[in-house]
Amino acid sequence: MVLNRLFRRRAEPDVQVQQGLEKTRRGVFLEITRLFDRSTMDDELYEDLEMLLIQADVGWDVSQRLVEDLRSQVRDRRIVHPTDARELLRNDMVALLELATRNRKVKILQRGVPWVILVVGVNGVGKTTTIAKLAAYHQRFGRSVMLAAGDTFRAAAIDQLQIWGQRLDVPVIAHGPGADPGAVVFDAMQAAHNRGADVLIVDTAGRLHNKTNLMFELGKIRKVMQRHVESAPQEVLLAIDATTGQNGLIQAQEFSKSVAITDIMIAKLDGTAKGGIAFSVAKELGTPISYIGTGEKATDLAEFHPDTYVDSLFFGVGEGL
Ligand SMILES: Nc1nc2c(ncn2[C@@H]2O[C@H](COP(=O)(O)OP(=O)(O)OP(=O)(O)O)[C@@H](O)[C@H]2O)c(=O)[nH]1
Ligand SMILES: [Mg+2]
Repeated sequence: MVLNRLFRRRAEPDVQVQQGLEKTRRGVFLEITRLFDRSTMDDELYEDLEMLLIQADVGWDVSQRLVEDLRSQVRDRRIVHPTDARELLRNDMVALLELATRNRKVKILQRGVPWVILVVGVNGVGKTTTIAKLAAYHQRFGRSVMLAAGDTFRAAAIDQLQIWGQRLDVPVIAHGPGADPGAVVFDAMQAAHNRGADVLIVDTAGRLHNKTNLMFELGKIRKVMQRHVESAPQEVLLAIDATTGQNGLIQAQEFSKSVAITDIMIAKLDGTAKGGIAFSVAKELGTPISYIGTGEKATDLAEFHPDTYVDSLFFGVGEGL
């Protein structure tokens, strides 16, 4: 009877998320699954579990907390079979991610008011590619999208965004290299208004080396946006690169000091065995993770759902159904 309550319904499998997390699953979570094939829950199992979680970049504190929670639940519920304990771990991991997703604001797009998404993050994390993915995502809902080339720092950044614009048939508002990002955003807001765009996504330069500059520039962009739409930017999306592991967390913490982040995108999950970073981000920042990046194509974006995510760490495509 008691055990029945342990089992939550398994999330609907999402092949894209499963493929994106395949490296993390094969790298570490397969070993975690095997731990629970042992015959007893002993100290060695808990120690091995903690080590594996740290290896997957779940982070020191979070790994310790998960293991301690598991220990006390196993004790309190008098669990003897490791397979039941694995279910408890799975539920705890989902609950941890839900701590952050609970803070997610409902996105209500209004007709005639562009939904403005400001995409921020350090160099090379995948901002521009994420913008293309978000454009395709919103297009799938039938929304008209526009892009603004707010990264005027790198000449190639403007070209890169324009190429995505052509591929996706999305207008791109751009000035020349070195132009004032505020001026680009001003024009983009005006154009979005004139053309009745539903969504405007703004690229930014990924510089963090000078926090004062970053704050100043993002503050200016925000002011320009608010001259047109008081509630803009309705979404401030921070992209972090999963392959950098715990560095992604440090970057996220730094960015949060400069700008109010509403959503996090974990890019490049397909390229790493460090998919555990989602747990540190959720626990340490409390900012909701909204999307994950699973490849370089515009369609390689998945919405983040805690249960689907955790189940994809334990089960590969076609498994565990
Ligand atoms: N495998 C994989 N590669 C990705 C993903 N997202 C982005 N990339 C690749 O990462 C590299 C950098 O991506 P960009 O989108 O240019 O990153 P950025 O943050 O805009 O870079 P800067 O403008 O230089 O700051 C490119 O080669 C992308 O194709 C992803 O989810 N998976
Ligand atoms: Mg870029």
